Amino acid sequence: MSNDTPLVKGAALPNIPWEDRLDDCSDIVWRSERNPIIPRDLIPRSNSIFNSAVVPFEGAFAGVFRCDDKARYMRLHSGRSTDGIDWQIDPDPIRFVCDDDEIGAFDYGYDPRVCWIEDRFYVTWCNGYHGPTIGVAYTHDFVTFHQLENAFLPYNRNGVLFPRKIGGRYAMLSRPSDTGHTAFGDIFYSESPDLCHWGRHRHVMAPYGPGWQSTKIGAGPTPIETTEGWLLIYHGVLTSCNGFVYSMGAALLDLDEPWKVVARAEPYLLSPQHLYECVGDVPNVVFPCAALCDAATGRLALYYGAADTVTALAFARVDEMVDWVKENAIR
Ligand code: BMA
Repeated sequence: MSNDTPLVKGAALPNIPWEDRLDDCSDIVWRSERNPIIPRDLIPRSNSIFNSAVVPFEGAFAGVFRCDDKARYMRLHSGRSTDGIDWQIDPDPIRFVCDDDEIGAFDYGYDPRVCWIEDRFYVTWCNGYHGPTIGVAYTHDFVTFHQLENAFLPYNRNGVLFPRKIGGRYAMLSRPSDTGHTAFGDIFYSESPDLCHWGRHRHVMAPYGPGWQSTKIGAGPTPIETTEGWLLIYHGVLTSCNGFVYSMGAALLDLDEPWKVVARAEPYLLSPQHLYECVGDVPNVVFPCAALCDAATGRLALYYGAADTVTALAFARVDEMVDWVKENAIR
């Protein structure tokens, strides 16, 4: 890599959460000492708060959180934070403004992602409309959220927008699935001129090998634009004799044709190993949904759901992760 070319394209964000890697750790991704940063009961009626997305907002941070309530309804809540670690989450779910009652009154919402494109924040989530599909909304202020058309027919999950148009069109990754605890799943790429009509679907990646990503895979945080390609952090699932195990991995996608995989790492980056990742409502789940990136230093703060119960934070450096993906790529 040349020193005069910044690896990450994006804004400097010197105030994102950060902890240096401990001397005895050689991992590419390391956990916050403060984990889990969001407990399951941060708001009065929550059973669990996990698989949530945060972004820089007005010099601080905002986000959309998956809060399952004590009746076990899956809801989306808005939240704010000055430091990205201590969060104030609205105790009431987001009430989306939608012109069309048919799609506006959805059954459930979960696993949100948030992405800044051009002049506003877009939210995508797994939206209950005759089964799971990809809901889309936008907000300027994290107070009022305008819901748009669902992107795809059911059944689909893990809809993740790219942070800019590619080839003049909006771009999204998603994972077609089924009504239940889907035992399959590839990542696909789709394009749209208007965020309403989606097409030109392209296959990106299938599950791989007998290991951590052998059953299904799904995109995680908004892809990070680097000079080496889009850095995609994703989850992969292994079916063990005791159920699914969700881990985190990474790949590089072509900048202009992101359905083309430049490199995909064979080992995982993070797998459920700490107690809060192994024990909870669904054991053995590490589920990344957001990354704050300081383009000036390449520091990355990664937010992930742990055991479908709490929200945790981990750190990495984009340059190290890009090199690691290339060095450990499936050949
Ligand atoms: C997936 C989604 C995620 C969840 C995971 C593990 O199908 O429901 O929200 O974290 O299962 O239960």
